[in-house]
Amino acid sequence: MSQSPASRTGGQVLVDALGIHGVDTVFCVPGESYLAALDALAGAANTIRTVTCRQEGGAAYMAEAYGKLTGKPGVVMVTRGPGACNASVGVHTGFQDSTPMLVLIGQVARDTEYREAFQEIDYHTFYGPLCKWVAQVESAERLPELVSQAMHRACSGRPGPVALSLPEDMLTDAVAVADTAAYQRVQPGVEAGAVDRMRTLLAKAKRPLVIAGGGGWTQRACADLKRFAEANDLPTGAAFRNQDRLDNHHANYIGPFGVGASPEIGKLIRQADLVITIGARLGEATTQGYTLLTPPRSEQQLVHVHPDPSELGRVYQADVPICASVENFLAEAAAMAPVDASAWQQWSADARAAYVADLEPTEGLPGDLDMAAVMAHLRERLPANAILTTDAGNFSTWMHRHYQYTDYPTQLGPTNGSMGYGVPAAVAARLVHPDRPVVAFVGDGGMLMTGQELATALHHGIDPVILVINNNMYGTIRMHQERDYPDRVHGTSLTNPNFAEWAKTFGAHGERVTRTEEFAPAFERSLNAGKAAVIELCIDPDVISTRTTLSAVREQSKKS
Ligand SMILES: Cc1ncc(C[n+]2csc(CCOP(=O)(O)OP(=O)(O)O)c2C)c(N)n1
Ligand SMILES: [Mg+2]
Repeated sequence: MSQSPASRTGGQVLVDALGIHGVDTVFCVPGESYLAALDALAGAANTIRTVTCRQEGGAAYMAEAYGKLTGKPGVVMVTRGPGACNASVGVHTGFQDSTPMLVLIGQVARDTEYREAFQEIDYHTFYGPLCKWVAQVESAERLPELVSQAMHRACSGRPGPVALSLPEDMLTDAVAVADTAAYQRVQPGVEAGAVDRMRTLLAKAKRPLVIAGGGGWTQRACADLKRFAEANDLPTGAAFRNQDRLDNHHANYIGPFGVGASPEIGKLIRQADLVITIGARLGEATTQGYTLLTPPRSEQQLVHVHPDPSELGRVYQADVPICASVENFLAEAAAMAPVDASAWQQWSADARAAYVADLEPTEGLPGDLDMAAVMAHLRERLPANAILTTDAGNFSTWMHRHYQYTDYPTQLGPTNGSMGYGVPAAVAARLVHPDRPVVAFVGDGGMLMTGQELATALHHGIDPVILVINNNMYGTIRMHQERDYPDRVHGTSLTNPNFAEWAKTFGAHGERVTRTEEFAPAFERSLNAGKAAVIELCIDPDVISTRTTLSAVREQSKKS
């Protein structure tokens, strides 16, 4: 005879459910709205680590990075109203990046709902467009069921964030309810005949090209991508900030699409007669504003593989749409009888040669600190499994263009271009993988959006190395400003602290680098500091990207 379940508070039922689903880390900023859950987390401290952050945006970014790294939902716990508002930036990132996340929000008590009670927000409305699913748990008895549903939804099909709103009095209710079993990741398989249809197109192609990216990747999927690309000699590029799906040293890797991409890869995709897109949505950044492939029907024939049926046919009408997870699709694609690739042998070799040539720095950029040399050093110095995180901004083009990723997962970047991601992601990455070097790339703008999570790193003994590329401006916007409104600088200049000294006041290691030759020793000291480290890289503000200067952009604009 089964025993009737013991009475527990809602907070306890919630935390027990998290444990059952394999949650080992919760990123949070505390709030009085969920004290009962926090208390249950205190009791579960041996199995679930509570990482207390300094702003909910940082906490949500950490959960997002955790989701990207592990494939498991990253859990963030925040208070109602203000906490949920702050967290939303990381939830938006998770949505656009197809990252599994569970957002737990403390909510006003049930008997005050709909009065605009203290900090009350309707999360169905507010979080609706940011999440795959939002639910308010109105009774503690339903917690096991709804947490289970949330975990399934976060991981199924196209992964993404889900949110549960938790009324505070529900969390203190005592209930006798049974737990569920752990969630299982369910992924769509490949429709019969779909791979054959792709093979038929491929066999007729002259200039095929693969774009890999999006959510739901695993090491097995990456290994199958390599087999598929190799067997059919397919030039394989990476969607925006998804550069770690195929080893960049592999002869079939042809570089990244997106911000800072080589003009050559843009030409290649325009010349391609067949594009096989695996997992990527083909978003605005990857397609250069929907110009490399034009919707709804691109000139290139298109095979589009995506786990969400509603994505297929949304922007592009593919010749062969395939609704499948990347893992399931690639398992079949890797096992497919290879086609005769002799027609595009040269095309493939030329595409690779263009990528390798673009690794070489653009000549003639000014300044004493050469970022290309910094990147060359990191390429040599860091092991294949090092994790690089990036914020959003023009500084990130240095890593997009000049770093070579080997293993998966090693690149954590916001494909929604959300500033403030770099530092929190690095904290989460080093927490998940304490054995791997973690290096964050952040601009001076982004550093003061969430750089205070350095305090979180110090508090929890987490030690990433953070590179702050300082040009004393919101450089990206300044570049657009000079292009569209030359010599009308407005709202884009910044006054900054001395970032190295600022970092030291947190108890971190701090370095300031103004010349190329200072970087390598500063980096060694930082790696060996035994605590979080910040290296401020003072670059010439005229160097606005890996390819050009602000003055060149301005002069070009005046001429045109
Ligand atoms: C949260 C957020 N706010 C604003 C923007 C718009 N934006 C994009 S890049 C950028 C400037 C980034 O400045 P910085 O971090 O210093 O990097 P830089 O471009 O100078 O290399 C801004 C304001 C954004 N993408 N995200
Ligand atoms: Mg800047």
